[in-house]
This record gives sequence, C-alpha cells and structure tokens, in this order.
Amino acid sequence: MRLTDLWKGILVLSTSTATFATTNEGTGSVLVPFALDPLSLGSITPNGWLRTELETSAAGLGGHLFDFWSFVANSSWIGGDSEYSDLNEALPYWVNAMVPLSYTLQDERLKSNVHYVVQTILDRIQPDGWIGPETLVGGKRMIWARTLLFLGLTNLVEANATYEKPIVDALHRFNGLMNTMLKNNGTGMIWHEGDKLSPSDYVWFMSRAEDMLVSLQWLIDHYPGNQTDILKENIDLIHHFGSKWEAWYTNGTYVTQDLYDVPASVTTDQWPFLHGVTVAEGLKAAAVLRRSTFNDSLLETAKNGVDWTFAYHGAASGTILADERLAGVNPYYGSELCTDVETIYSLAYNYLAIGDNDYADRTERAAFNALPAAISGDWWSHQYMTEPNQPYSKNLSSTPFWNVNTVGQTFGLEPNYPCCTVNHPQGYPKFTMYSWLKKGDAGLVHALLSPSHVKTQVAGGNVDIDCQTDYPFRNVLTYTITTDKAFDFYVRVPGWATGNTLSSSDKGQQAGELDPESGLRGIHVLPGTTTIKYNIDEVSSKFRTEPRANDTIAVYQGPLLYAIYIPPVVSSGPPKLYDTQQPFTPGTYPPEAHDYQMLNNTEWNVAIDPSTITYYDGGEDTALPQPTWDDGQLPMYMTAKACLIDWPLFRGSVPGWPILKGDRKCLGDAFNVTLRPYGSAKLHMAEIPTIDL
Ligand SMILES: *[C@@H]1O[C@H](CO)[C@@H](O)[C@H](O)[C@H]1NC(C)=O
Ligand SMILES: *[C@@H]1O[C@H](CO)[C@@H](O)[C@H](O)[C@H]1NC(C)=O
Ligand SMILES: *[C@@H]1O[C@H](CO)[C@@H](O)[C@H](O)[C@H]1NC(C)=O
Ligand SMILES: *[C@@H]1O[C@H](CO)[C@@H](O)[C@H](O)[C@H]1NC(C)=O
Ligand SMILES: *[C@@H]1O[C@H](CO)[C@@H](O)[C@H](O)[C@H]1NC(C)=O
Ligand SMILES: *[C@@H]1O[C@H](CO)[C@@H](O)[C@H](O)[C@H]1NC(C)=O
Ligand SMILES: *[C@@H]1O[C@H](CO)[C@@H](O)[C@H](O)[C@H]1NC(C)=O
Ligand SMILES: *[C@@H]1O[C@H](CO)[C@@H](O)[C@H](O)[C@H]1NC(C)=O
Ligand SMILES: *[C@@H]1O[C@H](CO)[C@@H](O)[C@H](O)[C@H]1NC(C)=O
Ligand SMILES: CC(=O)N[C@H]1CO[C@H](CO)[C@@H](O)[C@@H]1O
Repeated sequence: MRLTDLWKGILVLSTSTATFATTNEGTGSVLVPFALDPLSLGSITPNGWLRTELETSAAGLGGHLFDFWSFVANSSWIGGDSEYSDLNEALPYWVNAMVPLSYTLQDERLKSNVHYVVQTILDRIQPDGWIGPETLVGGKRMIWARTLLFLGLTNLVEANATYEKPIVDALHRFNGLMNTMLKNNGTGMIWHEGDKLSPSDYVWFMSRAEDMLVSLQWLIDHYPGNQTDILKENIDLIHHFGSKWEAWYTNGTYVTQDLYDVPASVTTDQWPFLHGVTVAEGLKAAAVLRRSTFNDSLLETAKNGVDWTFAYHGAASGTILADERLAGVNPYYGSELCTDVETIYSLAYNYLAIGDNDYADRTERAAFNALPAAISGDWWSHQYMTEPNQPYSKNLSSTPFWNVNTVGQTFGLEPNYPCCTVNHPQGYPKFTMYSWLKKGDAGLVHALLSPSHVKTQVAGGNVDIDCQTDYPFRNVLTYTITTDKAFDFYVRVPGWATGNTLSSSDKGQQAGELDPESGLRGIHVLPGTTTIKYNIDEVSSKFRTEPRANDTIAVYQGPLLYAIYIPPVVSSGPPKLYDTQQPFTPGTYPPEAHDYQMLNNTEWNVAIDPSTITYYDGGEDTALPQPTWDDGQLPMYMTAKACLIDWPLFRGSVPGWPILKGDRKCLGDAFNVTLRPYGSAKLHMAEIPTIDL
C-alpha cells in the first residue's frame, strides 16, 4: 500500500554517503564473483510436490491474470490505461513472476502470454530509449517499475535465445538514458520540485534500489558490450541516491524495539527501512552492493541485517512481521504475502552470493511455511496478511494492523491491496531457479532441497540429474545422475540436521567432509549413470521447539513449522474489488475465483504441555496430497496434551498476547490437540503457550 505522508525523512540515511572503491585494483575484475553460480532459467524443472504446486499456481490465479484482470490485461504498458497506482508496477510484477513460472514449467500457454507482453513492451520503446508507458510530456518517469521488469527480462534472455539481442539492446539503450537522467541530479530516482509524482512515490525505488543493481550487474557479468564503465557509474549513482541499508544495519541505528514503542518521529524518519516488503528486498542489499564495492565488511552487514530482522521482527514461519510497517514479534501482527516471496528471493540470493548455510536454511523456512500458509490449496485465493496466531479469517470488527484493513487476512482475489495478487506467483519459481547452483567449473550443488530435475553443463560435460524426494516432509533424497564427464556433486546439509549419509552406487567414491560454512558435502561422480542416496538425520523425537515471546514455543520438524490446527467452517462468495469492497461484475472473472470466510470450528485458546508432543508420519508410504498444501490434508501431524486457558482478545478482534505462564490455569479437563504443517493449517495457532499437565 502506498502511504502519502511518510516521506519526509527519506534523505536522512540517504545522504550519509560512504565512498566506495568501484574496481578491485588487485585482480582487475569488475564484480565480486558469486560464491555459487545460478543456472540459466529453464535448466531446472520441478518434480513431485514442487511440480504440483507450480502447475497449480499456473492453473490458478497467477496463471490467469492475463486473461481477466484489468491491471495486467489492460495495463498501460501494453496499450490500456488500467493501473492500481501511479507506479505502473502491476505488469512488471507479472513479468517478473510469469517469465520464471512459464519457463520452469515449459507451459506453452503462459509462455505465449509472456512473449506477447514482452514483444509489445519492446515494440513500444520510446525514441529516447525509455522502456515503459511514461512519456516526457505526461511526466511520471520514475524508474522503479523497470526494476521488476528487468529481473523478468534478464531471466527470459537466459531461457530463450530469441530474446537475447532485442532485450540486451533495449537494456543497453535504457542504461545510457538512465545515466543521463541520474547524472542530472538523480532524475527518475529522487523527487524534484514540480514532478508529477509525489516524494512518497520515489521512496519505492530509492529504498529498493538493490533490485535494479542485480540487473545491471547481470549485464556486466554477461553482456557488458562497450558499457562496463557506464554500468558501473549507474550502479554508483543509484547507490548514491538510494537508501543506505549498510548504514541502517549498524548497531545503534537499527531499531530493535517493537515499532509501536518508538516515537512517531523515528518511524517517520526511517520509513524507507520499515516497510515490510522493502525490508524483505533489502535483505540482499549488502550482498548486492558488495559485488560492486569489493568491501567485505558488507558480509557482516548482510548477516546483521538478516539476523536482526528475524530476531526483532521475525515470525516463526520464516517471514517478517510487518503490517505494513515493521512491527515486533507479537503473534497478532501480520506478514504480507509480497514480503514472503521477496524474503525467499533475497535469502536465496544471499546464499548464492555469499555461501553461508544460514541463508539457505532461512530460504527453505519461508518457502515451506510462510508462503503456502498464505495461499489456498488451489492457488485461486490468497491472504494479503497472515498472522502467526490466526484462528479465523473473516471481516474483523476492527483491524489489529498498523495499515491493513479488516479483510486483509481473508483469502480472496485481491484483499486489501492488489500488489500481492500479481507478485505472489514469483515465490516458487524463484525458489526452483536457485535450488541448483554451480560451484566453480566442476561442481554442481543441490542447494535448496526439493524434488527436481536439472540438465546443465559441468566440467565441460552434459549432466542430467533427477531428484526424487518428499523433502521437506521426509528426509530421503534419491538422485539418478547421468554425465559424460566426471564432476563433483554436492548436497547442502541443513543447519538443523544432526547428521547425514551420502552414498553412491559407485562404491569406489566416498563422500567428503561437511563444510560447516556453506553446509556442503560433496562426492565425486564418474561418467555414466550413478545413483546417490542422501539421508538427513534429525532428532529422534522428530521435533524441535524454539522459544518465542511470552512463554510460548514454536514447534518444528526439519524445516517445517507445525501449528495447532484449527478446523475451519468455510463459506465463500464472489471476489470483491479491493478499493470499493463491492463484488466484481458477474461474468468478468473465472468461476474458480472466490473470496472466503473461515471460522474456527473448535476453541483456539489452548496451552500445551511440550513434554507430550508426539510426531506421526501418517505412514511412510503415504503419498503426498495434491495439491500439497490443501487445508489439513498432509498425512504427517503431531499431537499434544492441552487445555483451555483464558486468552484476552486484542482490540476485541483477534487473540492478543498470551498471558504469562505463571498466570495460566486450565479452564477444564486436558484433551489432545493436533498440530499440522503450518502451510496446510490455514487457521492455526503457531506461537503456542506452554503449561505443565
Ligand atoms: C566498507 O563498508 C563499511 C560498512 O558499510 C563502511 O563502514 C566502510 O566505510 C566501507 N569501506 C570503504 C573503504 O568504503
Ligand atoms: C479492457 O478494456 C476494454 C476497453 O475498455 C474493455 O472492453 C475490457 O473489458 C477490459 N478488459 C479487462 C480484462 O478489464
Ligand atoms: C522462444 O521465443 C520464440 C519467440 O517468441 C518462440 O517462437 C519460441 O517457441 C521460444 N522458444 C522456446 C524454447 O520456448
Ligand atoms: C537536486 O535535487 C534535490 C532534491 O530535489 C534538490 O534539493 C537539490 O537542490 C538539487 N540539486 C541541484 C544541483 O539541482
Ligand atoms: C557502443 O556500442 C554501440 C552499439 O554496438 C555503438 O552504437 C556505440 O557507438 C558504442 N559506444 C561507444 C562509446 O563506443
Ligand atoms: C549492539 O551492541 C551492544 C553492546 O555490544 C549489544 O549489547 C547489543 O546487543 C548490540 N545490538 C544488536 C542489535 O546486536
Ligand atoms: C467489512 O465490514 C465493513 C463494516 O464493518 C464493511 O463496510 C465492509 O464492506 C466489509 N467488507 C467486506 C469485503 O465484506
Ligand atoms: C471460536 O472462537 C470463539 C472465540 O473467538 C469462541 O467463542 C467459539 O466458541 C469458537 N467456536 C467453536 C465452534 O468452538
Ligand atoms: C492423546 O495422544 C496420546 C499420544 O499420542 C495418546 O497416547 C492418547 O491416547 C491420546 N488421547 C486421546 C484421548 O486421544
Ligand atoms: C502480558 C505480557 O507480559 N506481555 C509481554 C509479552 O512479551 C512482550 C515482548 O517481550 C512484552 O512487551 C509484553 O509485555
């Protein structure tokens, strides 16, 4: 959502410019190489449950926006005039999601939508090289929306050579134009007197500038042409005019308190660093900047940024609590779906750029918990805002959120605001794209564990690997590898693992030592066909708990968060427009699209005795459900002994802070509750009060 009066402090941290060396004098290289290199889009295709989810998304809301949703179908980028804001960002968000979704699945219908849109955008490039609908005469030439578009376009170049020349030429021309603009006192990036956009509009690009740097660095890596210097200059200029995340993530500046507990002047001044989606994108800002500056102290900045964000403003599901401003760790605060998907992308980027295992663990946590919890099993509806303790999803009597309305936590077509309607489908495609990475010339790494197939070149040979697994639901991964050259195969061992075995059908090859930093463990693979089995060990009880605020716990099995499952009473109606909250006109939307109300079919005010938690697989051979995350369908679950406790509401609408352990009393007899994977418990209590029973 856009906020109009929170821009005043935008320059506060922006002007504290540090100067950076922009070349590495020592080696002459232009950018710091990635720790692990991504593969071209299309090299990795999903198997198993991940394929189910990507196909369901393609068959669901995300994959049909082009057919009926005016902000995509009639976008100003392709000749219409339908935009939800002056930022003109809806179609760029769509491109950013649909390029990887369509090429990951090789879905011909979606690919042809993408080709039409991209060709139309290229055909409409303006004489001076500006990409997009904003003309000089009409004003409003702010760069931001191109950030999203370029991420999609650069992926398309890697996926389909037909687009290499037209897109790279267009990006080069735009880069030249952008250089002229930026040198003219940051035109297109910072607000100037008389501009048609407001200062608050410009904050989005200033504070999310690292996502544009990703594309400029991609050009330097792959298609510098004769533009290396001007690309580098643009990176410096964008950083110069942009928000300084490296200044924000310093001890003394970063706000560790709940944002409700600091003066409004502070939150106003620091607004660029407080918007949840912006924070999620900014998790990679230091890693991106380090590539251009060769300044290794940014490694610590990146680590502090991630650690502090999750320690002081994080949810147990792996996302950031911000509704829409960063909050604290209260379980009735919410997380925006856009924040979930941007968190996945940023943390995956940090892992490949830096190679610290913690980023990959955190990527999986967000991808296997926060994202699926916010989406209906059929991918036709989503929440704008998800709460860790959410026993019902309905039009609330009052909003518990800082700036999200009373229907933001319902599942629907565009609850609260449309950005997540169009941004959400990037989540699993990006996760899939970065699930396999290259290590040097001769190594291939399974980084983000999931069922998938990869075909690529390693050590000058053709490698084909098929991975079958129910991970994260079960901990065995089986790889069938065919290669014509020897190479090193690596798996990533999650941080929560208590051990692992990695064994090859080629008995002559033994796995190497685990590298504690990257979490990688390798085994040499000779030409021919080899089968590798990878078992991840975990605690024998199969679950772990982590303390949360106010004497509550979060319960995990592997990377999965388990929450008390609240069976829902579901009712549905036609989708409603986000602004008027009136129904869409009948016949203008697909019949699968609904807005839902989900009410608790049991009491939710329970405390559990953690010593009674028991894990059940539901039968080792039980197939995973399709769709995977449909409400309550996954076979694995836990039980625990529980009782009802007194639990006051916040603002009369949602469960407030649980009362502290010393004051908890059972209101009746003990009974068993069921815990289910958070992603399949659309109504849930994830921050669970404890009690001795
Ligand atoms: C490197 O980055 C750190 C953290 O942002 C900063 O304090 C320092 O000044 C930078 N060093 C150089 C040489 O720019
Ligand atoms: C797009 O605009 C045209 C012309 O106004 C209109 O007829 C059509 O219904 C619109 N399509 C969508 C999907 O909104
Ligand atoms: C690449 O794009 C061209 C032009 O849209 C299209 O004809 C072709 O089928 C695409 N190739 C693949 C592999 O999708
Ligand atoms: C550059 O733009 C800023 C922000 O609008 C303005 O305050 C400043 O005076 C401008 N500087 C020049 C040299 O025009
Ligand atoms: C860069 O290359 C483009 C196209 O290849 C050419 O038109 C342009 O003149 C070159 N610019 C410089 C500064 O060499
Ligand atoms: C900042 O430093 C102080 C003193 O070393 C320490 O107590 C505090 O935890 C640090 N803050 C953060 C956010 O790490
Ligand atoms: C939610 O309730 C409010 C009144 O409390 C009403 O104005 C609004 O239209 C309702 N929204 C939806 C989508 O039902
Ligand atoms: C649902 O929760 C409310 C309190 O929010 C409670 O009064 C009601 O009894 C619960 N519904 C059922 C069916 O248990
Ligand atoms: C509750 O769960 C425990 C542990 O699984 C089990 O032994 C017990 O029989 C269950 N009690 C009831 C009433 O279902
Ligand atoms: C009732 C109560 O003690 N609530 C506390 C819950 O935890 C937060 C964060 O530590 C405290 O601020 C509350 O006071």
